Amino acid sequence: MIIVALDPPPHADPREWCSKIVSSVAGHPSLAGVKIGLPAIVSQGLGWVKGVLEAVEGLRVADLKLADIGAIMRIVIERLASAGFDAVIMHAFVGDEGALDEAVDWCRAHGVKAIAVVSMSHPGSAKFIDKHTKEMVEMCRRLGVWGFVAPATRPSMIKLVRDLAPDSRILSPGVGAQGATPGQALCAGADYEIVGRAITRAEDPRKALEEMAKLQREALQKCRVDT
Ligand code: BMP
Repeated sequence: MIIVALDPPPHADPREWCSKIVSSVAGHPSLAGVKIGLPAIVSQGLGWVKGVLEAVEGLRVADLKLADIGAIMRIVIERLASAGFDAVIMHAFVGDEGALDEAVDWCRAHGVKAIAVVSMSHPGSAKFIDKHTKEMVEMCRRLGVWGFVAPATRPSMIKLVRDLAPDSRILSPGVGAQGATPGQALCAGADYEIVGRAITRAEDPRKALEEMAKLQREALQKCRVDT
């Protein structure tokens, strides 16, 4: 399953660009949802997002990678939920007391899926974040987060998260433009692969999504046979 990351490039009109991609991929059976983050929201605010989100079925993920005190995260999450998002990504490294505990409690009380970043797809993640992935997953499970972000570029990190959190969702970015091949993260235990440029910059995004989904299915068949 694929979550499409809607990150408009610098010279595009973000609203037009997002609408075009969404109308291309909407309704595809392998589309599990969309993710909208800072590139679109910083330039356009939140007012326009609802229309885009209403055009897709599945997860509507706000990716601001929140990392603040709980009181501020709650205000932001409330605004994101009002704009139509049903899942919110936040950094686990801020810790629980006075930060994640309040944010995750608010999410649980209001039906918003809290997703915690516990490892990232770029190599620099190894420097600090990855050294604490295990503790962060354990803390987030105690808080009751819905899911985790773990990198498709390093399947060993996905396996670690899957072992520690067998019932949580894992969302894995890094497929395509960052080098991971479709299906690699699913084979390691992820539930969704997040794909941006490999789909959104393709001439025909729906065709690119279809091709990715086919490669995912093939990889899954192969890894299931191998195990
Ligand atoms: P792309 O497939 O174009 O590389 O986009 C990846 C998307 O996933 C981007 O929206 C990025 O912000 C996000 N992402 C990531 O690449 N690595 C992470 O560790 C966490 C992310 O959210």
